[in-house]
Amino acid sequence: MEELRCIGCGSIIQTEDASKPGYVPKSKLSETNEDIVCRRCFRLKNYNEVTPLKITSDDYFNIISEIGNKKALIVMIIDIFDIEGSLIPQIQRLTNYNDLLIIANKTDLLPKSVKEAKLLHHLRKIISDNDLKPLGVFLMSAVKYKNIDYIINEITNHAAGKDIYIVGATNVGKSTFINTLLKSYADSKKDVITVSFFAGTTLNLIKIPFGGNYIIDTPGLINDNQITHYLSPKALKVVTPKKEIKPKVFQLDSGQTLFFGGLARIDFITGEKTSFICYNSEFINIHRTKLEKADELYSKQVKNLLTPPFKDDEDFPLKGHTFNITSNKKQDIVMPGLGFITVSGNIRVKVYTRSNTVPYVREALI
Ligand SMILES: Nc1nc2c(ncn2[C@@H]2O[C@H](COP(=O)(O)OP(=O)(O)OP(=O)(O)O)[C@@H](O)[C@H]2O)c(=O)[nH]1
Ligand SMILES: [Mg+2]
Repeated sequence: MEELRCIGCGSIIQTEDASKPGYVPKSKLSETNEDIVCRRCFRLKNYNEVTPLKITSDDYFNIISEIGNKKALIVMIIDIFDIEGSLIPQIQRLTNYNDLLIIANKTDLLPKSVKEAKLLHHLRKIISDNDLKPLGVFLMSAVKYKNIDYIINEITNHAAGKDIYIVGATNVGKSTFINTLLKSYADSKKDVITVSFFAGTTLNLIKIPFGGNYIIDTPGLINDNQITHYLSPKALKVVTPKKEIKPKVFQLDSGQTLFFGGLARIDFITGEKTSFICYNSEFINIHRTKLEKADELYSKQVKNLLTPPFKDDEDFPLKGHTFNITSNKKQDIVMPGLGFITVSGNIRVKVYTRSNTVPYVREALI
């Protein structure tokens, strides 16, 4: 008998173990039901209720190893809001140097004033710094259908009769993109694949007929540099922006500190009074204090005044990096996965983030 798969997450359907992927109670399993969904997907779709079930990196590599054995087009999706965290530098090696396209998704989150050309320039630089050689780099918003027609055209041309694998880190919008594509081009009326804010929604390959071949959704690679890896679903909801980010501006003197909940911190060490223009999720609580009081405030108030992280979350140890910013052009301090802060002038700052998500400074996007 051919194995049944959950249309929502790709798991092989089973009726034995409710704690494993693909579980469906025996009573619900009717033989005629082709588009069966597992209990986890059913609950996610209908009650927005998360059953935490993740695949390991060994599972991930086993699952995607089939890509290396055939000629295919690889489409890697990254999150424009967390470029470094969501880029997988080893993707070409993992997929045996099949043709690669890279799409940066979620452009709807960036302020409209961001220039596409500047963004693409910045992206291409990061991509080449990571030794990746894609045949094309594109910007998109899968939820807002931005650039979708153009991208689907490019994908179809490059695929030239091969299967198309949509790959990337968790939560970048791979499944959302396929749903959007099917709604635009295959007369699908509703979302077929389960998507959620939770990292690790798709659990196995999902093969969908497309243009005579298959388009294949894949689980996300859990990347140590991705902040989503360290956050509970509740904290993740707060940190993820939902719509175009409206900046919050703070005029700071040296000797002041900004806390971004308890997830990041910027100490303004030396320099003239200047503005810190903060591009973050509107739900992150930004708190200003005196640098000399910052350590004490953090130790007393993390998980209280400074949230997220919340009381039930794991500890979120911060590590500081010092930057001397001396350019006469505006610069962004990037806190991967949390957003960026635009500054100017000759200043010295110390930026604290979760140890694997290392902050850096770039020429301002805006
Ligand atoms: N703002 C914005 N959010 C998006 C976009 N595309 C996807 N998302 C959101 O990103 C989250 C993850 O989307 P998914 O499609 O489940 O991501 P995925 O890459 O399939 O994730 P995994 O299956 O966990 O690897 C959801 O909350 C989506 O609504 C987009 O274009 N803009
Ligand atoms: Mg998915």
